[in-house]
Amino acid sequence: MSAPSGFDQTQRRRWNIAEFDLVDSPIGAASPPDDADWIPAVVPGGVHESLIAAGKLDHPYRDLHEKDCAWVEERSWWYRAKCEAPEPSANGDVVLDFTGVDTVATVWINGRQVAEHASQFRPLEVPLASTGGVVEILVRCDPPLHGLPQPEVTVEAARKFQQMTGGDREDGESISDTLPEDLSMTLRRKAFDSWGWDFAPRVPSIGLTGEVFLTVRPAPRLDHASWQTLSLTEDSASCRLTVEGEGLGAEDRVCYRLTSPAGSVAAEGAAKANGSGEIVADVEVPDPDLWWTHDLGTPALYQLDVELEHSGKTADTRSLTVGIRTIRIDETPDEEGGRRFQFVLNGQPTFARGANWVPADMLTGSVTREIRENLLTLARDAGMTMIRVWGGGYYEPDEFYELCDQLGLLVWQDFMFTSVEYPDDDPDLRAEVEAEASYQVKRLSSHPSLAVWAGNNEAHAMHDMIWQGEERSGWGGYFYDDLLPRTVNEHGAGVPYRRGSPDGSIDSTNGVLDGDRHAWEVWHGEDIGAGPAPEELGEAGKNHFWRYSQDQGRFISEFGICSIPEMVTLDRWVTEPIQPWDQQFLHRVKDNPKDKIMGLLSFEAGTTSQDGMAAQTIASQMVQAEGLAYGIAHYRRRQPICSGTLVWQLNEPWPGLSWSLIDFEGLPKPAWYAVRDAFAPVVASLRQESSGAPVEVWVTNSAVREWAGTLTARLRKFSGETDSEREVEVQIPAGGSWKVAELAVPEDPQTVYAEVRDEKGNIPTARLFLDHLKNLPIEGTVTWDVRAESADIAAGRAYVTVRAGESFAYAVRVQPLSPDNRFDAAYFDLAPGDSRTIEVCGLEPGFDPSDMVVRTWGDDQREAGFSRA
Ligand code: BMA
Repeated sequence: MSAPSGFDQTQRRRWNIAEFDLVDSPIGAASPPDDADWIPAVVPGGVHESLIAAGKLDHPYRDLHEKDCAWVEERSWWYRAKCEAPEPSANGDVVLDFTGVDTVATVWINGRQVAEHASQFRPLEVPLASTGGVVEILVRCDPPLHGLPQPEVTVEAARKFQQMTGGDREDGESISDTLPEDLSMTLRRKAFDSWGWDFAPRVPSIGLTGEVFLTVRPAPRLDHASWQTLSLTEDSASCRLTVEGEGLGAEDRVCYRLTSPAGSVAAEGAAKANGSGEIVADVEVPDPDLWWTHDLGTPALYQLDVELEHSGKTADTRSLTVGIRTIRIDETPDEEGGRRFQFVLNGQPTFARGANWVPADMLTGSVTREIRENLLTLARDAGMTMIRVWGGGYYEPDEFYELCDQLGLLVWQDFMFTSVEYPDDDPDLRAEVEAEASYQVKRLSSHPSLAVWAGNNEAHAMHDMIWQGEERSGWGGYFYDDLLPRTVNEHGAGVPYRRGSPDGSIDSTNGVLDGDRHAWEVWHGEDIGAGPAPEELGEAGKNHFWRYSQDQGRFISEFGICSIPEMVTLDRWVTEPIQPWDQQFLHRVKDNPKDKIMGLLSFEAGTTSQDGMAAQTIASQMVQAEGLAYGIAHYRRRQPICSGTLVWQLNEPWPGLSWSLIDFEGLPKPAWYAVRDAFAPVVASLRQESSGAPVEVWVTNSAVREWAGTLTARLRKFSGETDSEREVEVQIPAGGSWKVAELAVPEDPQTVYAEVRDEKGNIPTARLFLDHLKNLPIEGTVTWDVRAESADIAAGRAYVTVRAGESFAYAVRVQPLSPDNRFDAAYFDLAPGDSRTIEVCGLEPGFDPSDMVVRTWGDDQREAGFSRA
């Protein structure tokens, strides 16, 4: 039996149709204009991509062009292509496979209308009536919201929400931070953030976003194969293969073979059709190589080949990459009067460390495998073990989940519903959601990375906040409580289901006692379940990251702080250099009120809106980095009562200001480095309960084995001398988090910082400042030299050795020359007399080493008018 590669690939004969032309017409025209000026279409891609390539549209992200592209929404778009259809065959039919149609489309073949489609969330398959000869394909994509009414239930709830919150949006465009004025999009199955979000412009993608194929489908055929690990014992795994097919007869059977990661046959066998169109085989796998997240083991992958035998011949084949693993969520009562929310992988309780994934580009057809691979690899390299695919975007294509399988990352998958009421009694919407759910659950659930399905993002949280327990119907509940769990139960290969995220029930939907919660007390500044701001923070500090330490939540599935991306990234998208709070800057802030960030920056770093771009950028970045490290350390110390933290957000869909750890060009922000340390499997951390209190030293072990080591904890003066020091031998069991020492603080705490270090360097060094950045003497600068042999210069690589002077240097980094530069270390501390070598790659080949500059917080502050500190 041959062994095709990839997940869920068939060996069917298929031809890619790549050459389409594109033209526009008034909305809904019956045919494309006669005198049409067709341009080559970018497929896969979209209308915007095609217009940009043809020089007919400025990129919507460039300068202020977002609004100039709005006319694209006001037209219908026609794609046409011609191809030779394969000859008809006795054993099969020919279909036209559109793997991504965004979103509303009508298809004609040889002048005859053959299909209508209205979903970005499932593909379109059009059977060809006759085969052989020339096929003329014509597709019209209409504006996705054209002709849709505004559902009453959505509008009513949104208005009520607006009254409750005062509707603070400054640009007058919408009724809240995230909702546009027109809410008809709840009736259309398309990424919600297309219409603008608090991190996204309004650039609704449209067109053929995926590849188009002519495919010969065999008869009978395999439609779907799923794989589930039912249970594990010490030395074997019980698994189940379920195959669905079309035209299966009672005599048809499937033969399967499971090949181990080492290439040997792990199991093989055959099973017969049972007359229901489904074939089930229970498969015992002796001595299985389990699929683990990368931190707990190896993400072992097996190949599963399935062959359909009909009349003694192979009629169809399918090949999947599968893993052997069990996954469940432990919700047993805990000692704080709540319930755990802990993912248990292969029987092993875990602490999930990760981030939220949003669409990697508003132009969905532009996201390549390389972009996804770069982002997910950076997630893995930051120690992340779970990625949440947020419900305001779209279901990612197969390659995303394949990458997560390979990288050992669990996936939390939201269904695509977010933040508003959806009219679940609308029959067209119901039918669409039903088709989408069944398609997506079947497509994704066999991936070993898939850990949980969640019904929506924040729809319950909003509903509960708006209606406060009032009985309502037709708002989306049917989807989350009935249709979606039923679909996951039927086709979900044992993957757990949650009705939404957040989803608590003991204290509130976004409460701390059970389920997952979104910790937006920090940044948005309100009490949304974790309690009011402590008095000492005052009004000015109400969105400060110290509030994380109050959060007693079980699983934090969102928490984040916004920052400004590097100038080298913004420079790719602006013609005139961007200045703080100029029109260009404001355009790139989509969260409201737009100056929310300034409160936090001035409170923590002393930054003012008058400071230069460089100073505001680094201040926002370091506050994000410090804040997330602070939050993660707190949540991890609460292990195992708290069992997960997912940062909002890993990536971003355009070059703007957002909560992302990695900017649009793929360049990690300082927070990515901070999170990388904070997410190590074993971490030491420092805590001070209140000002003047002793500094506590903690060790948290989220690995599978006990951790033992010798730690040095000290208070060190910024001028370099040690104030006090303790050496501690520690032995921490797997899953444990213990306080191991305390250090008394001196009278003048601003003169010292706390540090805990494993002298063997097995775990990251942790540092705690005892006051706000603005009150600390962290003005140190550094000297450096660059080593780059001619081979390095040709390869775009350099080694930069940095030395601190006589004062503590903070946020030490090589200044990126382009967003393509990569650094093995950046934005670190350097104590007086210390030095460190940074490896830089991704430089322009032939670069000039003297262009490389190392900067510190001291440099930034001096430039911004240091005296104010
Ligand atoms: C969360 C998300 C998004 C939003 C983010 C930042 O609530 O689910 O809706 O973009 O906060 O405000």
